[in-house]
Amino acid sequence: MSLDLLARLGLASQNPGVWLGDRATGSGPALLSFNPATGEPIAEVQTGTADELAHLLGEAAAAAAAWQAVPAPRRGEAVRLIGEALRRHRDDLGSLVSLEMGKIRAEGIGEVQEMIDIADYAVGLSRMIGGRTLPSERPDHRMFEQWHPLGVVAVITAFNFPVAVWAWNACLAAICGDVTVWRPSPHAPLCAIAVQRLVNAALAGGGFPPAFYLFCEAGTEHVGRLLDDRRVPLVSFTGSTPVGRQVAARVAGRLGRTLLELGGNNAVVVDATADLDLVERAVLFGAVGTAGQRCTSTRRLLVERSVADALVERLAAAYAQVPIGDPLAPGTLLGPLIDAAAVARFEAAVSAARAQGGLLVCGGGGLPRAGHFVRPAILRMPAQTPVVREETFGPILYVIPWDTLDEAITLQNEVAHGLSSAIFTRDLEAAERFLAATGSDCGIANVNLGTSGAEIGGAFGGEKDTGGGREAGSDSWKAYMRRQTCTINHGRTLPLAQGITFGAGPA
Ligand code: UN1
Repeated sequence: MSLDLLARLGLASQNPGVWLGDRATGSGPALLSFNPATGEPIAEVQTGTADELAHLLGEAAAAAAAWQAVPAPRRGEAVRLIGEALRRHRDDLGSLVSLEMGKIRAEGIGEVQEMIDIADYAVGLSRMIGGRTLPSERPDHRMFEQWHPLGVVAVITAFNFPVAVWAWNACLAAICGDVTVWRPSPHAPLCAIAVQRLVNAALAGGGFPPAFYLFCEAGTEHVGRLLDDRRVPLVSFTGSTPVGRQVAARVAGRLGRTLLELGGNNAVVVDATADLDLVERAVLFGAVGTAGQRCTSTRRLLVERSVADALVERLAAAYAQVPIGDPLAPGTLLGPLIDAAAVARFEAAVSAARAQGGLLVCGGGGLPRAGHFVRPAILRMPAQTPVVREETFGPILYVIPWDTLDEAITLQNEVAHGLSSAIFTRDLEAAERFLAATGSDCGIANVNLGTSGAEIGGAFGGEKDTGGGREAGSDSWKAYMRRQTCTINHGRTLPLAQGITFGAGPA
């Protein structure tokens, strides 16, 4: 099954991991990609060398000059072809995501749908991005803003959304007139190569010049070159907060820009008026979906004390029914974690939570089978202890009771991250209180839906240790362009702003 799947996506047992448009190379060490559900290798990738990256950056810089000369709506046409190619390969690509990264197939396909959605969005934007005209204080002057492409954008992606987050960045960057250099997670190089093949074939088929570059490496030997190169004005990074901090500092050292999406410690707040059926479904998807490996996964459940027992009982019953196993098999809801280290981190967090006074309601251990499977855990915590304040990428749900909504909001905000948040309530005042400036401090705040599974039309990202970046919808496209303020004097005199008179010339 997996060999056929690879073949349909143009992959073989060995695959070049450096792509300059539709030309592929790779003379560095081999990188093996593993199936986290079995621990077995899927296929091999030839990573790139320092020389290959240097050459790639030179080509990408030249390609950026050519790409920005293509009118934006034509660039939109190129992205439309990409969306069509993705539609044709949606299920296969979704299966590959599932095979290589371990999320269940429905979520793998959903991830490719998210790529298609952002492609469609970008096509529309390609005829809408534009600047404002602003009133000038000087007579016979016109002041306006215009937006120009940045050039080369580096996109460094994480294993958990191995294709969609690239698409958020690359589709917007493409219509904005930028070319992207993608450095994928070493856990998911095959997904990146399959996407790269598809999009470059789509561009070449439409007669477009290259706009997408790929550089695979096994570790972090070469990524610093992308951070340091002044021909890369923007580095978009998705990953952990500690690594994001290093990326931000290094790129800032040359006054380059970063777009950071660094994870979250997302809470669902439930009050006594909430519809517990909705809560149960939302928390199951948010905490167990993707094996808790989304940035937006629900990690904390902050419940009004009077409904805590009832809700925990429901959730424990629902968790007991979760089919764990092969993520490609129909019916499975929980696949593996990405690797053995992730299982160890999961188990260590569960132990720490118990040591900090947590009561284990269910789950918590690894499964005695091949692959990196765990039983999803629910822990009742007496308070927001140190382990609860940490982001552990796995299916752990900490349940903490509260007595007043103010207390719940304080708990919600009292962690380092600020990505996603939700409240379940039928009380309008509580909902509005949660969304007010003194309410949730996150980039995403929902009412009566969970923390994960955002649609692409809104800006995606968060505050504090989440990094402050915004990707995908709304006006996130502005991150991929440089703003220019232009003033035109169409009069015959030279009035100065602020009414300044300088020298003796006529006013
Ligand atoms: C991520 O986990 O890095 O909102 C992205 C969501 C998805 C994107 C998650 N649309 O859960």
